[in-house]
Amino acid sequence: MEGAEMQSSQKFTIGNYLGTRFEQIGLKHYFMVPGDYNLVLLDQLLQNKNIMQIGCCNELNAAYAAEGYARANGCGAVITTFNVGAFSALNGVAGAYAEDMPVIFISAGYNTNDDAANHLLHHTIGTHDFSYQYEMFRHVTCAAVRILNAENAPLLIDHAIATALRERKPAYIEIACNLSAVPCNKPAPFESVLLEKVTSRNSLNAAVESAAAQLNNSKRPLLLAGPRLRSFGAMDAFRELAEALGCAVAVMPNAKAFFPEDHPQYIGIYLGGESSPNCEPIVDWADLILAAGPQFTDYTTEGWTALPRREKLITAQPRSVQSSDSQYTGIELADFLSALARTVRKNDTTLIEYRRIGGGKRATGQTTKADSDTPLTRAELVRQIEKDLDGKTTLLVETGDAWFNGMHMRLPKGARFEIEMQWGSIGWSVPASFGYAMGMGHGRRLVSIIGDGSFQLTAQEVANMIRYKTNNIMFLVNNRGYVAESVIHDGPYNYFKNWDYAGLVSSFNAEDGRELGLKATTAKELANATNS
Ligand code: TPU
Repeated sequence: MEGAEMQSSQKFTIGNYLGTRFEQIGLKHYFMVPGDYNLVLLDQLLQNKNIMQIGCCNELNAAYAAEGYARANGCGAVITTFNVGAFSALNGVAGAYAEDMPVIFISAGYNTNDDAANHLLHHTIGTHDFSYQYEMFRHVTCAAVRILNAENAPLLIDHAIATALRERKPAYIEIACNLSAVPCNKPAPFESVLLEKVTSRNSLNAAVESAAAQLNNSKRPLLLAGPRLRSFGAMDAFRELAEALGCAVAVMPNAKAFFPEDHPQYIGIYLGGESSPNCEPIVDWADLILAAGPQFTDYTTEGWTALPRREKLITAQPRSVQSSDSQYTGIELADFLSALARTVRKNDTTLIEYRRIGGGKRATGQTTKADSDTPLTRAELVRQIEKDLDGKTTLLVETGDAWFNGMHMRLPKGARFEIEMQWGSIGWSVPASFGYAMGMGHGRRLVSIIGDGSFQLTAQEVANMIRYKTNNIMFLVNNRGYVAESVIHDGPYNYFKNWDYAGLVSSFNAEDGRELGLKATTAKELANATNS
């Protein structure tokens, strides 16, 4: 039974409408920080027993948590108070935009009666302009609406949510604080307001014909998986195409695990000098690369060293297909890849060459024994974490050294990988881990790797992992500084006060928590800690 039905004896309100929509789009939780402007809205949402209100320590964390939740669950939601709350959440909402995550951002707004009476209000900059928050969020959302009268609330809420889900971007909904409990009609089933898929048949046929001709004429075709494959629901279609072509398949670093790492055609991560063994020479040797859902940036191309040349590239994006001499629009990525899979001829030249030059064999370096008392090295840390990953694990890595520690770990079938490589905002991983763990469902486990500097930005959210008993482990690498920055340009600004990170967990436990914070300085201590 939907929450809407459970409330049938009471009057149905705008807040209830929003809650029903949350439920219909698959949310079981939403993240929030209360404030006087949003309290009535939070009350309205609480009436829906099928969605759970999750408190965060601050709004930045709440926005990151909603983004992490969206990674696990498909979409997320976060609710803040006017201005002071929303401004803190801005970074996280922009991150969700950059990462193609539909996060529904709800802010309470000013009382429209105050506006009419020309009142000055708290939580504003002390002027009569109440629109700057909306103006800012318009730039980092795909739809931004303000509910300033009750009449059009359903239309505006549905427009914002449907656009977010279709575009895989965050949306902004501001609800005047005096309107959350105002009566409102019950919503229709959500499917009726979601827009149909946009693929145009003619465009699709032309794009497939052109791409198939290029692939069938090439001698050494190769596929490259990009980060947008998941958000736009095209991972299965990409795999169909890969199996039809039979060629080598490389992935971009932020598309790790979007093509199974145990698949016989998988050749690793393409990232210039940081590529998986033997991956870079094969990608560079290919005479035609079909990149599906890529985002080529300075980060993802390792400073433009892993950018395929335009003349040998077909780029299939969520709504368009482009090659050196043509561009087709109005095509859904998954439709294109599936149709192409039915048209291409098999050509496994790049895969055969990859195997001939040795495949993905890793250099066999010195390995430490897990019972060793020698100081813990980065290689040993990676070895121990990797050994512990199974098919039910998601590995989540923070910006910094953690990217490179996690990126080259071999993931078993079913394991997943999360990285915030487009936005790259340090501190993301603690609340995003919390949100991901809330959304990942029973039976899965989350392992996160984070640097000491990043941890200091958002550390408080560990307290909510304890409160909500999430199933996750965090490996905090204390290398005493912003090493990722030191490598680029060193100076005194890259060093900061050390904390007792393991000890912090007992502070967060306070009187009712039971979680463990452990410190390891040797291989043996790490093995013991992981087994605790
Ligand atoms: O492993 P390591 O030492 O690189 O990790 P740690 O200690 O987490 O340091 C991260 C260093 C870092 C900074 C300071 N990486 N990027 N930045 C710049 C930066 C500053 N503020 C935000 C919100 N995001 C950033 N990426």
